[in-house]
Amino acid sequence: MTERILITGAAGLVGSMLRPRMARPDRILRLLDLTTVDDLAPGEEFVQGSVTDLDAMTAAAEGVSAIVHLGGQSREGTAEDVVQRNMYGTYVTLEAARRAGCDRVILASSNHAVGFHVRGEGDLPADVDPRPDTFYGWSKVAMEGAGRLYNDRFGMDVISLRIGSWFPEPADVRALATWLSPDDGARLVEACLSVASPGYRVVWGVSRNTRRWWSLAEGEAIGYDPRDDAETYAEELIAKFGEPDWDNDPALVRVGGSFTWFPLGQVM
Ligand code: 15L
Repeated sequence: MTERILITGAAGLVGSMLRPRMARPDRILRLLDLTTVDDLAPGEEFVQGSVTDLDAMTAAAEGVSAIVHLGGQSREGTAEDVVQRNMYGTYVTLEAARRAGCDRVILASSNHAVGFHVRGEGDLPADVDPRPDTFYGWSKVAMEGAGRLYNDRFGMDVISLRIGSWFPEPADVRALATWLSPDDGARLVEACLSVASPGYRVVWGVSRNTRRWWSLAEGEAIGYDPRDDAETYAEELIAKFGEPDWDNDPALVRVGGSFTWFPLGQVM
């Protein structure tokens, strides 16, 4: 049987990396974004709309088996914008899923929900206390809370992905620890889609980086088996930026890096 999966914010960078990797003969990807996606591949359909429009989102969620919620604001912004686009947008996504009878939602949370934590000796587990580094990080704490609420109230399967740096390649020395490769990102989403009855979970979105700070245990528990390691880029990055000073460089001491001192509420 053909399954339909709704991806919100599908026109963004993460959506663009995921689309070809999630293509399957027996799957339709329903792509929702404010920005038109005009390079639709076979097996893709486009819905123009906002994650803050409950009617549009409920219609988009009809007939889908899962929602991958990437839509909203991906960096620091004004309190009004992050509340509207991320917190309200998450409510709308979960509520649309509930109204449409879709019982699995994957939320794109972020390491910035816990960005003020100091990088410790071992891998930081996913169940550390919320410790946002920005209004953006605060909106991701709220996102995770809303996911938990919809699981507790309605039994919806919700997985919050605490994403590190999900880019085609690691861009700086911090990303030697925080990178999530395009292929591993897709592996993680597939694990979230296929695991039986996950309930509510928080899982780090990180590759199998030699220098990672975050635990892979929660991901492995749902079948995530990352295969990439940012170490492949270490020589090149260290030649460009210098040897990382893990204990003294402020960008490397707290897991949120530069977000921990970026002016609160300033548009990034
Ligand atoms: C995020 O949450 C952002 O969306 C992304 O642009 C990066 O800044 C990433 O975190 C990161 O921490 O590298």
